Amino acid sequence: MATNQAERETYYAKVGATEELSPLWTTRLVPPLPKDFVKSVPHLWDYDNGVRALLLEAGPLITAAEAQRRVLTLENPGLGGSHRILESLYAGLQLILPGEVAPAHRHSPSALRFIVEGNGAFTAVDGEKSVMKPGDFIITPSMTWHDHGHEGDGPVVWMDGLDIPMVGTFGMMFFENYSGESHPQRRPPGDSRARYGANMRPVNETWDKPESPIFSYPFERSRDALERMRRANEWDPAAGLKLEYIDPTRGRSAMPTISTFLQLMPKGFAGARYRTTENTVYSVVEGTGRVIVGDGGDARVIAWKPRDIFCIPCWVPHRLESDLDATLFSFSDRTAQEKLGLWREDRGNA
Ligand code: GTQ
Repeated sequence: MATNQAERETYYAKVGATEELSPLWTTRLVPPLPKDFVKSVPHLWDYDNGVRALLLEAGPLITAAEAQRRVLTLENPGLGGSHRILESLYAGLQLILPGEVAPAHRHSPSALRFIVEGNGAFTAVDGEKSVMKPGDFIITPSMTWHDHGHEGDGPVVWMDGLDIPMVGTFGMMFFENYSGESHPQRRPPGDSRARYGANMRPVNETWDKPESPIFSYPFERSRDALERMRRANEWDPAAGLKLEYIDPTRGRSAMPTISTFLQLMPKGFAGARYRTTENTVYSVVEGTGRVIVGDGGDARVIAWKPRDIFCIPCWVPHRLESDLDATLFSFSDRTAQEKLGLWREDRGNA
């Protein structure tokens, strides 16, 4: 205790009363490690035991049109219902039923969709439809008009991933409804993939947007690539075989703020301990396994199975293990961190 503690307290009260100043030396504004700052925790959403039933229960209660988007947001238990799955990322599970339309709108946050179950739904981006099949990955870039529809049978569910917390940090939230229900078709389905998805591009056409010109990355192509790669046997000690979805014109992430990946871990894979500053959300496609988070006495095992979603916050040490061949989709803020010169990883043992 300082000898002049009483005077200090009086001073702090006086500064505090201004409501526009505060003494920096009484805070720990920049703590030594992410764990002293990060509030989100590793967590798993069990799709088949709970989450799916609750989402489907919303079906008869409210239409997609009335809700605009019939979504249950995935709330990190450490972030107090702030619509964040991790400090920098939003995720939700969206339900659409046959015949429904989720009307067209656009906004400054960028969105990705990863299809969890069902067939026959589509997302249209600026008037180009992409059909959705389980495991497909679709982007709706910042300020592009997008609507969702369903022309098949049975419920369709996908995971939404958005950069809402990042965009919110800058304050630059913009949102507009389209004048009609859906944006008129401007290009036939599959047009963007025909133009840019064959390792070729249209001559005399310049692509200068920050995102990929391809809106839809079908599961079978990405999964097949991993299957062929596995024969070379060059596994990453922590991740197995991991491919990033890219903008084919420049070789960088498909979206400017969010990185997206598909990875394969062979049967019995026991990944090396790993930590990274990127905040990551995983969606399990195939296989079962576990992620062991934390070290020593603090270690916790989170078991996963198909359609579960789990998240790993910044700098949390973890190890991935698979029982059967396992395929995981994931998205993270890595590309945003890299652009800001911040991204780090640690492959050393504790
Ligand atoms: O589908 O456009 O989960 O605008 C959150 C905000 C989905 C969407 C979300 C959105 C959307």
